[in-house]
Amino acid sequence: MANTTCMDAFILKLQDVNAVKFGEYKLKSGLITPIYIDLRVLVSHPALLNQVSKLMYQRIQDEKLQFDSICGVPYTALPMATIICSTHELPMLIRRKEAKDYGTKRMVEGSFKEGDTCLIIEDTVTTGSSILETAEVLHKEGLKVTDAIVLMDREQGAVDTLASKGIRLHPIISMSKLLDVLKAAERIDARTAQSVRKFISDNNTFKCKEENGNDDLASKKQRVEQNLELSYEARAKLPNVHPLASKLLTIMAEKRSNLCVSADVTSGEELLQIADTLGPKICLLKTHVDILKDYTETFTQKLQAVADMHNFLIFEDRKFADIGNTVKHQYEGGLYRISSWSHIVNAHTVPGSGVVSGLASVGRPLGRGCLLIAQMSSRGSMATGDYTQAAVKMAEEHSDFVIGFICGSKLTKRPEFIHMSPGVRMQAGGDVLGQQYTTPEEVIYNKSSDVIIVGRGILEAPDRLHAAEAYRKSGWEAYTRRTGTDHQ
Ligand code: S5P
Repeated sequence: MANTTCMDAFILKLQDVNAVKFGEYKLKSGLITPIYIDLRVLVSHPALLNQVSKLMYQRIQDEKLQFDSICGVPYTALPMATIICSTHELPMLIRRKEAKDYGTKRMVEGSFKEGDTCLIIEDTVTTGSSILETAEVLHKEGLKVTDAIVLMDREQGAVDTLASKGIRLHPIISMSKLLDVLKAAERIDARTAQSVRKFISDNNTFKCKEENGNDDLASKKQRVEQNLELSYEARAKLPNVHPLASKLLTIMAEKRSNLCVSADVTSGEELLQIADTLGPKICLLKTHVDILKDYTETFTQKLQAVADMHNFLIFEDRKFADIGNTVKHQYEGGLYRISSWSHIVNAHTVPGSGVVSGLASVGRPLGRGCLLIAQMSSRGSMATGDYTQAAVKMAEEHSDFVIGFICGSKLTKRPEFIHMSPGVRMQAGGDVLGQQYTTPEEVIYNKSSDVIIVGRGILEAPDRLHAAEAYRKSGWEAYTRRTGTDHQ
């Protein structure tokens, strides 16, 4: 199989099933690439999947690799590892992407002992970060990783990056080989091949690291050139930005914080204490005023005073979801008189735009702002796809009151909108009631959101101030890396 003609035929088959695409695609890093390798489709082509596994096993033998078990990087490489292990009766390990929220909470499933060596299998690599992530999880469990096999190497620095971390990468197909074969078979023209080659050599992440001490410089440069990544300060000064969004963005820049603490406690006194202690670390404090057992109007006056003192905004997470006329009363009146003290509220879009108009009739004259809930962090959320897109449209149509979104990732390129993401914890995972967590790095760097909303990650820590600083730092560093402002 590994002889030249068989390999060429295999590469052509990959293109036949659309696993190799030419056009404009966004990589995990945010970089726009002219070629995209999507090996997820292989699960629909069992013969090809078998071929992949054969090629990988052949490489294991050729290199005489020694290991105790094999682990596929989830998800695409999982079936590849499964076939190899099943065919050759080799032990396999499964790395969880999220810790189970019940039972053992293990991140690695299968039997192993401390010091065992695990071979990693991956479908495609750009920088090698997915292999490193998996290796890190395995390391934490006491396993050693010395080698990794990958079907497709985009030749953008993964071999060197992994080597610098002590992992030998064995690629089956290189990008150069892929381009040669497709060009020889007249599947692509010389210009396309040339432009992909240029992209690959311009975006070698390892070379950037060596030359600039900065592993993402190429991607950052491209983002800045494409004007996709403005700093918080720059966004605060945009002509069409809502004054409240401008204020929040300015606070974020000044305090070097994109942390919103979700103060989900049931005593007013404790909440005020949290606000006072964590105030210097946060740009925003989120409340659920209706869970307080001892609410009084004095409480909100005190909260406003603490917010002024520490220069953060208040966000009452009321999640309005009724017709315009009802939400108007809920926002303005009742026991809590939310509009009188909360700078920001949020709303579901399920009732249609009347919910925004109702809230705006109260909040706009007071200079308040609203976030639309476009996505939710909870498992099985129905706020996806068209629903999410409709929320974005609704925000754009009400930009005099809507300042952004509750969401898992950046939804619009319009920089005046602020994206805020809940379900954040240092360790990805979940709780027993359906909450799902991702990390500050994932949310801010990979998903290009703006604000991390953290509740129990901080509230349950033995030292809340220490934990808040760790989240602030992590969120801020992810932002500065993303925007290329970390070396300024
Ligand atoms: O989709 C959502 C939207 C929100 S506002 N998922 C969420 O978890 N939230 C809120 O963020 C939730 O009501 C809670 O106050 C906070 C997350 O808390 P944690 O303790 O799970 O971090």
